[in-house]
Amino acid sequence: MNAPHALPPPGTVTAATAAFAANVLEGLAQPQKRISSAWLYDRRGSELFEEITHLPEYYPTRTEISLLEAHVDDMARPVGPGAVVVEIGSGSSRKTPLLLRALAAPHAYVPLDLAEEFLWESARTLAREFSGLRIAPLLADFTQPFALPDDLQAPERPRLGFFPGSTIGNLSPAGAIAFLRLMAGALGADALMLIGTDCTRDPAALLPAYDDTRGVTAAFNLNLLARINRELGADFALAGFRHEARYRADLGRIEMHLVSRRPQRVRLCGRHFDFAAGETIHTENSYKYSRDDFCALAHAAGWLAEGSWSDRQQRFCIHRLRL
Ligand code: AVJ
Repeated sequence: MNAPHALPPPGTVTAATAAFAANVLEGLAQPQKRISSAWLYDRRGSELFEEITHLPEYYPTRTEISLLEAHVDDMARPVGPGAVVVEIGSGSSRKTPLLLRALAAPHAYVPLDLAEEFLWESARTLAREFSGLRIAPLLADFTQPFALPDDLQAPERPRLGFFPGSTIGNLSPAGAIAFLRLMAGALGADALMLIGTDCTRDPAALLPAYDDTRGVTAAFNLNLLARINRELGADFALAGFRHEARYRADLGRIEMHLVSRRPQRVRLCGRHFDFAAGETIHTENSYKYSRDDFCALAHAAGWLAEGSWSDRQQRFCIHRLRL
């Protein structure tokens, strides 16, 4: 009946929009209003994030790519031939090929992402360069237990998890430990992981990275309200909110907020939410881990941090973990 990519008629409630609505309604009902950063990445949000990664102020992506370019052979040295590579969040089109080229005859690449369109896109792009590689996308939420296809679990196949981009920083420390335990379960004995973490704790570097002069990060944050308006029929006035980045030295994290410029009421799914002037919606946490703190966190999840690579300014770190 429907063409596969046609939009559902207005007012249609799909399981995905129902989950989105439930999440937003719950978050806006809290004393400190909040919305999970996972919802920032619709198509427009992903485009804006890609733009952020090219900004002069946003050092993580460029630093991580330089680290991979310089050291990926060392990082991948203990991975034997015929490996299965599981990448969490499959949006890192500039990083994955660097890793795959450093491996001896990788057998399979398993990108894991909740956003279906990005899964197929990254699968197609890689299939072009790595023609013998089996690509087995997994449509899954990385905070929930998942399993590799049976034949990729053969114990003799080296398994390597790849989680670049400091995305692990979006989880709370407890959430990061839970995630690393899940990865241990999914990858199995003797697995290795390469994880990129932002380790900057200097507000003079952090604040511009999360509040750039061109306003791209502001647009990225505000796009969340546009998405809620479009997908859930809310009436957020985008001009009634502004972007703010806050560094919490006590918690070792950057926070993104949307600040209400004036008292206002927003309607959503038959409910309403009142905002005082200056009241915020907390939309993202981005934790920054020192090398030692991250090693301790990995250890608490049952992994051994056996190597780490950092830039001269120690802004970003890639860790190799072993089960
Ligand atoms: C993709 C989650 C790693 O936290 O630095 C960029 C997202 N937010 N600018 C980060 C983000 C604001 C980014 N991660």
